[in-house]
Amino acid sequence: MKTWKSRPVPELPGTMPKLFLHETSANRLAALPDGDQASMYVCGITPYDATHMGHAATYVAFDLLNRAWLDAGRSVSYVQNVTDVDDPLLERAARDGVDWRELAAEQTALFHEDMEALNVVGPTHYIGAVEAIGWIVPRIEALVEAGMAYPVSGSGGEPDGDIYFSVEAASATSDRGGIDGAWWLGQVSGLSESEMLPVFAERGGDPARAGKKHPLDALLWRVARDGEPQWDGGSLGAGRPGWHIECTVIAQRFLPEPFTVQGGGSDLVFPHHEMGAGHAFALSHVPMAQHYAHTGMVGLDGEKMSKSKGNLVLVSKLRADGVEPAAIRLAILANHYRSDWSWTGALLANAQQQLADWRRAAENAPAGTATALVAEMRAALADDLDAPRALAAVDLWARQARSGGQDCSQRDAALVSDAVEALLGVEL
Ligand code: 5CA
Ligand code: ZN
Repeated sequence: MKTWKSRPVPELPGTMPKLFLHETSANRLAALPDGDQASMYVCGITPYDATHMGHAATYVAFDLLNRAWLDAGRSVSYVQNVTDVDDPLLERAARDGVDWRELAAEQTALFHEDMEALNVVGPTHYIGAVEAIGWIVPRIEALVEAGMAYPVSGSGGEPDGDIYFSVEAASATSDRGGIDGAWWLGQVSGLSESEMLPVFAERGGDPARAGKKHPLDALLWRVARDGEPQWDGGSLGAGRPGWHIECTVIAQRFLPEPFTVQGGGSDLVFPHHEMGAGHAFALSHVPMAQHYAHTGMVGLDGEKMSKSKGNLVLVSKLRADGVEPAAIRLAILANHYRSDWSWTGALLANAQQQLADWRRAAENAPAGTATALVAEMRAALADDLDAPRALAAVDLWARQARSGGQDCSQRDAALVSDAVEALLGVEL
């Protein structure tokens, strides 16, 4: 699938310090590996409704990481998927009487416009679940062959043959635990099975499905049902893939094993990234990713913003109302990516004022101040992508610049605006 257009990222003098990023499974800050190459998979949208501020914040957060890596001179392979066939998409299309393919295409196009407007650097590979089905089928067949997956017989109106991932077969036991990096259920999320069960049910899992070997076994292949889209599944029979295996196979196809960072919102830690890590290890005996990173949840009026709840602040709506995308991006960056926060009108108004202040300051950049500011911004971003701290450094500089009485410098002005664009993705 085509990705969106990216604006060029300016090159800056000097160097980015070593990068540290919070690691979900260990729940602590960890150094990212050095080297010329970096790779990242960020879970993409399910395109049944427009991009809300929560999605935007997640992609802006991983864009900061992408930009930090680019600033450090790395070559970055970045993969993002689009879940362009899934139950909520099919349900919304049926409710609105539209073809699910058209709904997915329309919403994906709108998402691309939002990402371009927000100056998010596009992924190297942008892959739809539908285009990946031909790659997914043989991988599920391999899991069945290896005894890591099994068919479930039909009952209670469900047909025969849905294929499930066996968490017990795939989980490291004392003898398999000797394999370096072997996966076990809980490796990514750190949750106990009793903590997993309610979350699994809430986030698309089916713990009560009759015939499963373990309630937490995850769906790999859903055999064809009347009225649902279906594809050739080889020995699995016609049907469509489960959600976690889509991301696993796309990541393994386009990225090194293991790749550097698996990213997404904290709503994906369990079961999505837990199961994805399990599928990947079961397939290749290599961990999926070196590092798991997750963004906090953005809400509105104290509730998680979600398409299913309908309490959305849409990027496209704000744009249509004439709000400058750079201000939306600054409002997002005022919050640390790991915190849960709520969108408010005041946040946007502050960001609009801040943008105006920075622009005014850039017209009076004091001579000899830019290099130190760039170093402060880099130090903040290298420390777990601390955008609020980077913004505070620019604020302080801007106040000094606006107070006047110093020699102004074109060179410093150019360096500050390049750094704000390269590191924060905000155009002055
Ligand atoms: N298609 C799957 C991932 S494979 C999916 O979760 N799609 S989504 O459209 O629901 O979400 C897209 C991305 O935005 C995911 O990374 C998700 O974790 C993140 N996200 C969803 N809601 C929020 C929110 N309220 N705040 C922050 N991030 C969110
Ligand atoms: Zn995913």
